[in-house]
Amino acid sequence: MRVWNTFLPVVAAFSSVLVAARAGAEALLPELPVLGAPVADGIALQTPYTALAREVVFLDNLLLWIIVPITIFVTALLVWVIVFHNRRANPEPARFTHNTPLEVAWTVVPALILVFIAIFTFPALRHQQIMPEADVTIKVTGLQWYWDYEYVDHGVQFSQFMLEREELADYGYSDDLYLLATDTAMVVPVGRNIVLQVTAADVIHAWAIPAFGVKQDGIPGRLAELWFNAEEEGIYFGQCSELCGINHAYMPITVKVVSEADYVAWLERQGADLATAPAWMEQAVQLAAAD
Ligand SMILES: [Cu+2]
Repeated sequence: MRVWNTFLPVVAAFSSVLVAARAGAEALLPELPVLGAPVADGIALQTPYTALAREVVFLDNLLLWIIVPITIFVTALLVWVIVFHNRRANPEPARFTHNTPLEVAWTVVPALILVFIAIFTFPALRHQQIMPEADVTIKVTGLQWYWDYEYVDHGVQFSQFMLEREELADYGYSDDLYLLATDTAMVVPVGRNIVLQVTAADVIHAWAIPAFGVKQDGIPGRLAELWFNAEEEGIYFGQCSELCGINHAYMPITVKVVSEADYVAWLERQGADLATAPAWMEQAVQLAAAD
């Protein structure tokens, strides 16, 4: 017990130094606007910042225009039956059981509606599920209850934990970002194809960023992929989207989209191995070396 008592302050001091160092590394990134976050009283999808997310928003609107008339039509039919075909209004009900034209119609019309929806859905699925050539490859692992990131080409690895309310200011986040902001951010360059390999180490989690229109289950023992190409520099938040245990609601995701130069500088601060940097990074790496 006494050993523990002397040990504890040392651990506390050490971890606070670590936290300070981590906060410092993040602080070296430029001031970024928060673009991908939920808004108070919002009922629509978040503003899309990738081509994939725009497609998702389009599909959502398209389905709304189909669903609303169908709902009104079916409700009107129900009201019609209730008012004009109840026992009082219609004491002598008709006894026929088949009506071929009607039955053909109510089979063919819904089938055509489904085909119409599929014409727009399948291309969107294709765009999401077929991976483009990756400019950056990151392996994401979901754990109870945080995320691990590995920049596989550069040997950079770190974890991502949710910030407590009193820690937000230290990391440059406003109070309303509680439950969204995390201690570290997944930093990626703007306008580049980012391919994520998503997996999990204990139970099923799901990595999702609404503003990018991406969501992928991380399943232990399997490697799934998702990709996105963010169009604007900024901060984007997401959350674990597969119920994964008691702290499921407390493992949010922070992505910072930065310029190529800032991305390379950030990689260097993380101790990245840039010897095998891909061709598109070369110019930024040379510029960083010249500084
Ligand atoms: Cu989870």
